[in-house]
Amino acid sequence: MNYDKKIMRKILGIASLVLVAAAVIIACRHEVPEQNMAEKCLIPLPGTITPQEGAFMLKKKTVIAVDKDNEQLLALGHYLAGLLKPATGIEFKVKTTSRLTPGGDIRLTLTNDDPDLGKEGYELSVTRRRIHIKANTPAGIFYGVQTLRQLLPPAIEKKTVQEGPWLVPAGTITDAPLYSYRGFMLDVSRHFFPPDDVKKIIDEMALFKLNRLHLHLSDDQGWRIEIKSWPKLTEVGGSTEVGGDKGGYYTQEQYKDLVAYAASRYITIIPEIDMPGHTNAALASYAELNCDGKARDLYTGTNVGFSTLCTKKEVVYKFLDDVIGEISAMTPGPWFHIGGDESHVTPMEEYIPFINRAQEIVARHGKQVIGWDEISNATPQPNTIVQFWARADNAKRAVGKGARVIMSPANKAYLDMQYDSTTTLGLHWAGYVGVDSAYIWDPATLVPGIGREQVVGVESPLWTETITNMKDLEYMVFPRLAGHAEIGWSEPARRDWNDYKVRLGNFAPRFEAMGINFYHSPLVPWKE
Ligand code: IFG
Repeated sequence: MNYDKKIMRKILGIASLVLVAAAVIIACRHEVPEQNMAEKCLIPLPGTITPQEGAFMLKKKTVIAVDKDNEQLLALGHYLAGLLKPATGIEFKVKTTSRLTPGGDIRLTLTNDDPDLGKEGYELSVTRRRIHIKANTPAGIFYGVQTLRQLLPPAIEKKTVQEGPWLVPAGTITDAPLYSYRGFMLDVSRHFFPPDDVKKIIDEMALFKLNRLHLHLSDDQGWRIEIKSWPKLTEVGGSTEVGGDKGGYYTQEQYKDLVAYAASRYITIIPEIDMPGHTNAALASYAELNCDGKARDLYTGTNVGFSTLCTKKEVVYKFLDDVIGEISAMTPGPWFHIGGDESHVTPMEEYIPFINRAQEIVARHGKQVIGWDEISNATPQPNTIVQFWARADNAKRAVGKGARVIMSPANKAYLDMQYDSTTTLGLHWAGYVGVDSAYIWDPATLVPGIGREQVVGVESPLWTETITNMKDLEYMVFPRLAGHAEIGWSEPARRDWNDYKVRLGNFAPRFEAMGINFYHSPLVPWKE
């Protein structure tokens, strides 16, 4: 072979290598589209976001590493692996190791050297080689995981394997909540929602770092929790609902399972037994709870304020002691909600001693009282929390008596309020609550005389007179609950509707990937 041919062959060989290399680089570059952590749509808005160059790519050999054999950390590692597996198709290993793994790892670390992070804060740092979530508590790690989830493409939420690449933009997020009480209330009395529905709601709450689930377990139309010492409460009181369908109830085993499921998402369940009003289901179950000794008929309508326990009979306080005792024994959370709203047929001179006595019974069972703002007419116990829903004078009276406040203003936070006049579900006695007005308010300044030091947080009640299934529930709850979650978590100075509505609009693919039937409000620029 002559010399020229040899040189030509060499040149062609090198040229083809260069072409292949270029193709690979272009392909990778294609695979690593420009990523900027600060441009991701995160809700609630984190404290600080410092973007850096590059991205971490989830790979088959990526390991989820925890520093030490902490049971909750390992459980969090498996929770994260469970979140990532369906869409990536990757079974991420969860290991206790301090060594960096070659494929890069996602490291979960409990520290106690960062007081600024408090009880629920976290630091999330991402480089090409490692994702590191640090927190003082497992709850903080859990919230860092929720932010990591939101940094991944929305398709990560899908339940079937999707095209990658699975990139997490590099940078650092330091974050901690403003309020410790960030809640959602589900009224399972007007219409009953079975345990699996409640678990779906718990998972949806977790994505937005909500940490309190208030279950409105009894009302005029239904009693929804088994009480072994008063079985007819569910046999009779749980047998129907608004509209006359069959109702239902949670057995004590199912309730305990819901409490545990919520706890695994760092959500505390708060049971409510409404009293002395909103009690027709109990009054229909046991004649002796009525002053005239006659059991009431079951009620399937939607009026309020027509019922009352007989506050003059001792058997009623035995009833309360048994009910509050059995439920408290199954509730690890510190609170018991005694309701106290709309007791329109209970004379105030009877209502006040009744509420004071109910508080004593709750305290005897080791729980702290929460009640709707009318209970401020009585004497709130030192750690009683009053839930503001309608009358500012009640809330101000409560604060004047030393109580703290959960802000649930009906015209901002009630998720059964129609969005606008076109909404076919829900009510509008407190007005229409659009996605914007649900977001544009500050719990610490809404009611003069109630400041940040008196506000423990926010809660978004969904009353279910008109809501009978998960699709309708999600339509009313989302997207407004996402905005309430941001109000509970992020500094008001950093919250701005024009910025938030863009982030919310970008959430559409994630809502869709999660199968959430959200309302496409015309006020939001929804991403297709
Ligand atoms: N007010 C009643 C609820 C429910 C609601 C519907 C409270 C505290 C109206 N009490 O809100 O039972 O009927 O929007």
